[in-house]
Amino acid sequence: MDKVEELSRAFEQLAELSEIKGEVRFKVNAYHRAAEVVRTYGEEILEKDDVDELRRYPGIGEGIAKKILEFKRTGTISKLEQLKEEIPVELLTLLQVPNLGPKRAKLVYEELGVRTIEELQEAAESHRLASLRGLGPKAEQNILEGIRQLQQGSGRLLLSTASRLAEEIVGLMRERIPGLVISPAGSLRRMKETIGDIDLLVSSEEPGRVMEIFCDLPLVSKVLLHGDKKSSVLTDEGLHVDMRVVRPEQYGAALQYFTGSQSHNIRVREIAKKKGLKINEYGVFVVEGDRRIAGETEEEVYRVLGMAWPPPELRENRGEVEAALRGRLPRLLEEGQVRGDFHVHTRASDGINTLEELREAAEARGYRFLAITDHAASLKVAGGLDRDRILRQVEEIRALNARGDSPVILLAGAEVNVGNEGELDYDEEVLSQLDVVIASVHSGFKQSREQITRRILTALRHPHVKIIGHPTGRLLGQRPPYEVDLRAVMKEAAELGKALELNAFPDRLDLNDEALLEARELGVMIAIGTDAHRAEHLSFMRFGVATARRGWVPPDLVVNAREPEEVLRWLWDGRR
Ligand code: DGT
Ligand code: CA
Ligand code: CA
Ligand code: ZN
Repeated sequence: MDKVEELSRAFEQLAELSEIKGEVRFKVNAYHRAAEVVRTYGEEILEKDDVDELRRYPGIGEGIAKKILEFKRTGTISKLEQLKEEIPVELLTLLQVPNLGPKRAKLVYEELGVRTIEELQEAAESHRLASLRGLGPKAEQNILEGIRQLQQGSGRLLLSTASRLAEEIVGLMRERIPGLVISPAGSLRRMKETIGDIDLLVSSEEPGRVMEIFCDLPLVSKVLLHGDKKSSVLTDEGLHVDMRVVRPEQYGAALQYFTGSQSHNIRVREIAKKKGLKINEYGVFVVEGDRRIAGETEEEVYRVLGMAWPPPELRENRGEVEAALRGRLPRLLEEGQVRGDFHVHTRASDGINTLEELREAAEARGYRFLAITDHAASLKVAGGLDRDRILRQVEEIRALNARGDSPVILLAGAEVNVGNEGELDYDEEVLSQLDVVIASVHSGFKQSREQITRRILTALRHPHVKIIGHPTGRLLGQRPPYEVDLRAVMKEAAELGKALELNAFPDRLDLNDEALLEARELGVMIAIGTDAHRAEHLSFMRFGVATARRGWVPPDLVVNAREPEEVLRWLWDGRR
């Protein structure tokens, strides 16, 4: 969570807890409004250092201004801490449920004795909520939906879901307006791992017509806002899509503005200011005389600011602004450089395709190698291969390669489990026949930092292991990462010349962008694997590549960008 979000959440909490405490209405409302103002002007507000400057913002009075400054100084607000002390923790837990709200939280707490989210769910499912005063069946449903959202994470979409929907909309729009200039913006264009809402930007001289067509699309279930500049809709799956239309000469400036991120844009605005320029969604202007000097393309917008064009994946204010100013942006991996995939399951374990089908799909993608990495025996739920079956599969793979009828070399491999002591679940004889051994943790997620780190380090040091699979085990919106000391694992991997996986499966993206930034610093090799369980999943590679780009990973650290001969040399180095 960034500072802006933390502060706005703090005010939101203040509002809720004050309401529970029975504070007067205007105070509660003031906190809600403060949360909103912080969300809107966040970074700017956090730059201010005195009460009077802060009071110029709508809805910020002296009390709120002081709390903002206190938060800047101490990282919290004492009034909030005090309320948290006074209100039972169980009630604080219940307040996390979207759609419940403080008043009803207090009601279920006091009247039904509900103390946990599970109890709340039970009460809703058995319709005990609907019988409370002020609550009906509709509210009960909303609360259940809120619990579901909470359990699934933040209500944010996976990048893959958002991409699919955006592509569908772009396709439908272009069917109706051939040649339409339309692009994703926002977090989707930056390829963040999760997406709050989908932003689309259109260049057109006929905004009215574009918006008519957009709001009329068959997949739109509700139009929240229908304007000439901006429209917002919900799709039949309940997903939120914003569309903005600008004139062609503004397109570059608008694309820059609406791609964000907000913190990137704040830095860009500062640079403009220093040059006597002003930048907004309509263009770049010389402040003196208000003369417009750029706006049609994004490249041009950055150029007049003296910056190279930063790829959208970098725009998170993590040093890309300085790099673009110095013309020193990093070289990034491109999907076209990828020669193969390191993590694929066949129908022998829990996948659905045969070796040949997968090889064909790899061929269609222009690959030169494909690592077949079914689960090993001890992962029974995933139909793991026992000794005999994996040895038979190795033979099959060797025979397929020997046929010489495909540009794709299949690498015989396995995704083996890391046991509690770091032991692997195939014996030496089996392991020594495999080209690729990925070692992954599939159990004991709750172990202590020491234990899980020791396990992974032991596996990493095993001579036949070259890759650690999904190194943190997190599942977006479902399971947090295990407590592994990633830095220790990275250092050891760099030392041993081994790789950490970037698992490109959309709800893993593990390592994530932040971890990759660190891996890059330490010079750790990265092996991207889609964890495909069917041929179509090979296309998840694009999310892996995007995540590598967000982590500034240079192509020469990515093993997938190497030719198969070199990959094999690396895989067999130091083993026999
Ligand atoms: P998301 O939707 O939460 O995944 O993140 P974004 O980055 O797509 O954020 P969104 O949809 O609120 O806004 C799209 C972009 O618009 C954002 O990245 C930066 C830009 N933008 C420019 N000015 C503002 C502003 O005042 N507020 C917000 N929220 N965004 C702004
Ligand atoms: Ca968005
Ligand atoms: Ca938006
Ligand atoms: Zn796997």
